[in-house]
Amino acid sequence: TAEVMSHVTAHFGKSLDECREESGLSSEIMEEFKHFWSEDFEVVHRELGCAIICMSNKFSLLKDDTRMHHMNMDDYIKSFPKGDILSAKMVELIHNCEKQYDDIKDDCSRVVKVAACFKVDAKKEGIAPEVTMIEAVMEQY
Ligand code: BOM
Repeated sequence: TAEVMSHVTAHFGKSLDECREESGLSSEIMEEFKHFWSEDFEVVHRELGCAIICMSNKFSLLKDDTRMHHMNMDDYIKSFPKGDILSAKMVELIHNCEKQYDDIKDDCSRVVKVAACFKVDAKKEGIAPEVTMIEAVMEQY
């Protein structure tokens, strides 16, 4: 659900600061990770893809080929309140998006396309959080 996703985003987003330098993602492009879900934020910058790779690596969510580690992602989502009701759906949506962009060789460019696809599909499924929902749980992490 969107409520569970707000927790995952609030926690995951905390690692952005550690990844700013190596990803080259400026505050002008993305001020805070919660804006990923904002209606008027476009998921298009290659640097955001690099940042998502860096952030995911902090939690071992990717395999050596820079694709999602299904079991670790499942465990990570399940570590949040009511995470068990979101994990399977989220892993399914991300994997479905990965399959659509598997031909893109550049890891950062591919991951930002996968992330944009995931945002669209999560909205369709009604599991995308509002920025205000993320703000409401951020202090817990
Ligand atoms: O193939 C690479 C898979 C990358 C997985 C991450 C895609 C979604 C990232 C953007 C959204 C994040 C929101 C919450 C935390 C997800 C772990």
